[in-house]
Amino acid sequence: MLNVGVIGCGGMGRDHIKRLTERTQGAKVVAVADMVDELAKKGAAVAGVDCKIYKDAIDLINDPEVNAVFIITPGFAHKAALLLAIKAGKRIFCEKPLCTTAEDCLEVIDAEVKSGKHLIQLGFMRRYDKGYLQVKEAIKSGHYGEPLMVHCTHRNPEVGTNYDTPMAVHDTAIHEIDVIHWLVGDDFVSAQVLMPRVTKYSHSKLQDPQIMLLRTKNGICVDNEVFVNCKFGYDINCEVVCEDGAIKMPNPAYPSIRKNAAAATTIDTDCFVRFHDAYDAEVQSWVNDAEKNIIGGPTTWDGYLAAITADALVRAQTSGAIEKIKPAIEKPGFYK
Ligand code: ISE
Repeated sequence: MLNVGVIGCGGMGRDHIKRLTERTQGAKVVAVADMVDELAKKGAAVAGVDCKIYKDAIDLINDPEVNAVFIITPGFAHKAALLLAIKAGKRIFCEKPLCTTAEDCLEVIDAEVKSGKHLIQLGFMRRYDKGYLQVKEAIKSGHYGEPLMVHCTHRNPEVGTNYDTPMAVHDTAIHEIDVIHWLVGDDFVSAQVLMPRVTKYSHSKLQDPQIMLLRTKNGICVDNEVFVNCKFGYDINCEVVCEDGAIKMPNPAYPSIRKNAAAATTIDTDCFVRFHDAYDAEVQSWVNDAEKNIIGGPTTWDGYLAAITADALVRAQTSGAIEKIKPAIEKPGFYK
């Protein structure tokens, strides 16, 4: 049994606690930590009566009963918790992004490499989603030729007032940055952001929507519409246009219902429902891999690659220019 400690008991943290407690085989949440007492209590209540509560992440990490930690705090707080957990030699599952800058990711890479153990799996759950896996299989089959373009939309019904323009990259587009790189197996070399007219539902610190453009080494062009106050649903789309065919990711199947002279099909309204099975699958595989002492999912290096692209997009948000993307280091042999 893997005894897990969860750091961060907000909405995402509690969703993971529920998953680990009710739907994951071979794991148990033995402790939770949150700076906000109320949230820590709520998290512990989901885990069950004997779950310990900590205020400080360090106390949870150093609890000898905790063999593995989940880091589900906001992105800017990941680095500190990651470094402490690496120092303690604990197995780690970290929600995306790894860190909010590539520079911080390098510090984490350095610490993990020096520890000599593969400890971190990153929460890029879309790699476990059935629809994306089907698109990947289709590309891999070779029947449709080489990918040329990828069209994506990443729409949320709405976001909180603390969500600002850079978060459209760090929090939201980071998913496409990773999953498209994984789908087409090609590295990004440049980034640009177009800023359309702002929706009336946004606020002064958030340009919404945005169109993010990426180009890969082999010239594949990716356009990603990020629209986080679209109001109508959590709407994720992806189409890979290849030389001999276009592969569109299927959406979850819902019935088409005819009523009042209209036909309507449900659209999910949040990521917890849309990616429910993908989240379950990524966590179960992280738990299964613990016995083998390996990290089978997205690694710290994947987090770093996503971060250099995110950095370029954030620069492009203000410069309006085409920004270059280049890793500062070669991929360490440790991650090969
Ligand atoms: C959130 O953190 C997620 O990961 C969702 O998948 C994304 O759609 C949303 O924009 C983020 O804030």
